[in-house]
Amino acid sequence: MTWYWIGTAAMAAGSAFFGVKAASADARRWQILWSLYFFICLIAFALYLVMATGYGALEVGGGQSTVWIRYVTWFLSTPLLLLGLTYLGRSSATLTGGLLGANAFMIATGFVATILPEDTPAALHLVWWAISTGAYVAIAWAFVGRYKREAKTALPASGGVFDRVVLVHLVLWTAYPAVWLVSVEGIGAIGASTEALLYMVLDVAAKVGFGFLAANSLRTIERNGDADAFAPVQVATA
Ligand code: RET
Repeated sequence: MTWYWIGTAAMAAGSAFFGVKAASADARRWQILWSLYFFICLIAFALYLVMATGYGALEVGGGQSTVWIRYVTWFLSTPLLLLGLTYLGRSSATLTGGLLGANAFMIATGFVATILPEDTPAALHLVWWAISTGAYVAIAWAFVGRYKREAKTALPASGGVFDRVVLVHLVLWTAYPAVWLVSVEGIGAIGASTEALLYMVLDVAAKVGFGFLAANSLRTIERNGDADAFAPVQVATA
């Protein structure tokens, strides 16, 4: 429970900070970026409060429980995290849509892997884990390839920004299926409390930490003279 309270406090602090920034930003690109991270942290704040007060978990038998509510909030917050990245990288609608679709499939099938009853053969849990991980690999593939290509075309002076952002993003996100695999839901190498700690650290890094990285990246983009890529599209008038 301690980890959950720490998570609650970190997400409250993060959402307060990003919220104030969003409200006081003048440029539209900053309003969009700060608002996204505000809502990402706000959703996580609600998740952690539910878990800290003892809800959101389901007994699966054998004295174990599964925290199903994580999947509900991931389903809501991961698309916003992806939108933060596609906004920064000026991604095409095709790429953005593909990423959001694969992400929804990843979380939904990960949820199936988790929620199967205790007496389900272990192999079946792992099959669903593998299906979900397949969607994740597609996401990672798109980031390394098409995402970087599109971003570097739209913001030619800021290539290094996207190498860094994609690297940090993939390191953090790859840790989630890894934690799942070693946790009680997977092979059971770590206990429920360690699992809660690891997810908490990852969640704070992937939401609050990544919010700062995104802001830092936008600042670098501006310094590089690439901010024009964010100018509102001019509508031609007759
Ligand atoms: C699961 C289990 C099944 C396999 C895979 C997973 C991936 C989860 C991911 C979650 C990311 C969450 C974030 C939350 C907020 O910060 C569902 C654990 C691939 C990538 C970034």
